[in-house]
Amino acid sequence: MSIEVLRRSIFQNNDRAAQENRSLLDERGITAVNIMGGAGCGKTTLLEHLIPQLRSDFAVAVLEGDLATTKDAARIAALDVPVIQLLTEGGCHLTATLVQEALARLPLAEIDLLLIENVGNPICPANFDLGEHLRVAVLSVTEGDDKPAKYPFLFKVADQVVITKVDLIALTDFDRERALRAIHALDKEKGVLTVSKKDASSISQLADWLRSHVSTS
Ligand SMILES: Nc1nc2c(ncn2[C@@H]2O[C@H](COP(=O)(O)OP(=O)(O)OP(=O)(O)O)[C@@H](O)[C@H]2O)c(=O)[nH]1
Ligand SMILES: [Mg+2]
Repeated sequence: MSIEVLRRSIFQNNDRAAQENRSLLDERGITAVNIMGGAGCGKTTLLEHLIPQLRSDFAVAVLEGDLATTKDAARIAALDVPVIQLLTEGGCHLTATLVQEALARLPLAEIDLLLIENVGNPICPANFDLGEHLRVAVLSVTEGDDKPAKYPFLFKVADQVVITKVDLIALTDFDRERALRAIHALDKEKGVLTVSKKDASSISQLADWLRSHVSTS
């Protein structure tokens, strides 16, 4: 008896929408950044401190991914930046189709840099292309230095790793060298920045890295 096989990647529809998003963003000269990391690692806080440093150079817009509430979008709206809250209603990651719907609602002609905060989760978001150009993996010192080894995919796909809440490091057993070794075991070239919301100059390093990648044409 022969066995019939139907094969269809669960990523197929997502990847198609991601390609369409990337083409649209390229056409409009917009650089999109997918910011990923565990719940509470400091993604929105990073945006709150980063946007004031970038807005004189670029027109910034934000997509906020969450399961529920508009709390993060409200924090970004307080900066007077265009923002759309994307609610996944239980889904543990953003999808390219949801981002596509948001792109249709944004004033694309007025945007240079689109910052996308993914759902707080160190696992699933890393598997779903949204059509972004850059990926940032966020790790807070309060999560522990073992996380890059335990959640390697997030750190592998990232173009830049950002270690947050370094002002709290003395209260934890986070060992920066151990974290760096784990990250560099995945990719020895990976850039890693260490930041704190209490130190504007640390946030400037990430702003500079973004500036070097954003097209203003
Ligand atoms: N001390 C300190 N606290 C921080 C820092 N960054 C973020 N926090 C705090 O960490 C908590 C979570 O920060 P958020 O920015 O909401 O984290 P998030 O990753 O956006 O969370 P989700 O969107 O729910 O996944 C808040 O109480 C922040 O004030 C930091 O650099 N230092
Ligand atoms: Mg957030």
